[in-house]
Amino acid sequence: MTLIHVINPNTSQAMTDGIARTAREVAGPGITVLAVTSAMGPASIESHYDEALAVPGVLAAVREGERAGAAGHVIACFGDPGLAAAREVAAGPVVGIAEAAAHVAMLLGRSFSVVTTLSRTVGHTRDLIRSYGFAAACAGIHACDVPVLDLDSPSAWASVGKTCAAARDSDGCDVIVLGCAGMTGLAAALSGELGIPVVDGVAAAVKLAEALAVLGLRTSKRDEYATPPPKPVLGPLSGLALPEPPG
Ligand code: 5HY
Repeated sequence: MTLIHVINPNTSQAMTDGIARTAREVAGPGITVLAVTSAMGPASIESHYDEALAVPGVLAAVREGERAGAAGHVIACFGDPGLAAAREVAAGPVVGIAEAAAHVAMLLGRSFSVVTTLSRTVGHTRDLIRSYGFAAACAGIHACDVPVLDLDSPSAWASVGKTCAAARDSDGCDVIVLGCAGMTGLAAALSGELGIPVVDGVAAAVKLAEALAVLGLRTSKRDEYATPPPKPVLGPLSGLALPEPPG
């Protein structure tokens, strides 16, 4: 049994249920999905402030997943909150849905456009795509102006679909990337409507984490992602202080 640990960094159980559904649908034979909701942080992540508040919950969840024997972790929020820090404290691979979706999109076409939720998340998404080295291939980033927790309705799906079609036509992109875990499950139908591939970051990240785990590949601990040295942590996050290494 290979355990893939899927973390919803916001505290919305309904969103975790949708994320878990997709993760279990795409997981291969012999793969067990453990989907969890962050125990602390914002109900949804739609700003830099939300993102900052979500990181401790992600790190606490990753450490719990490590104790549970996870072979790989997925951070199921399109901002990939805490991704680099999570890679420092996890032995297995940690995959963010934004980074995974961009990598998969680049296997399917020369260019992709991202459809995200609120316009205020466009800047961070652009910075993220650039930090992953895909700025040249990203033809555009568009907001559907639907808050994260309002995405689960037919009218929201219609807004996402309309924004995807507009992005395809205005950007001339080969691929659409869905810019929120709350859009998981929409990709297949949208791809049929739009006539171009639509990438679901949750599905992409679970399959990439699974592939790395099955290949026995783990995060390099040579330097940058080595476990940080333990030090005192004061205040409400003191429980996240790293233990002395054994021996
Ligand atoms: C997400 N927020 O995937 C991001 C999407 C966004 O709570 N889950 C969230 O709008 O950045």
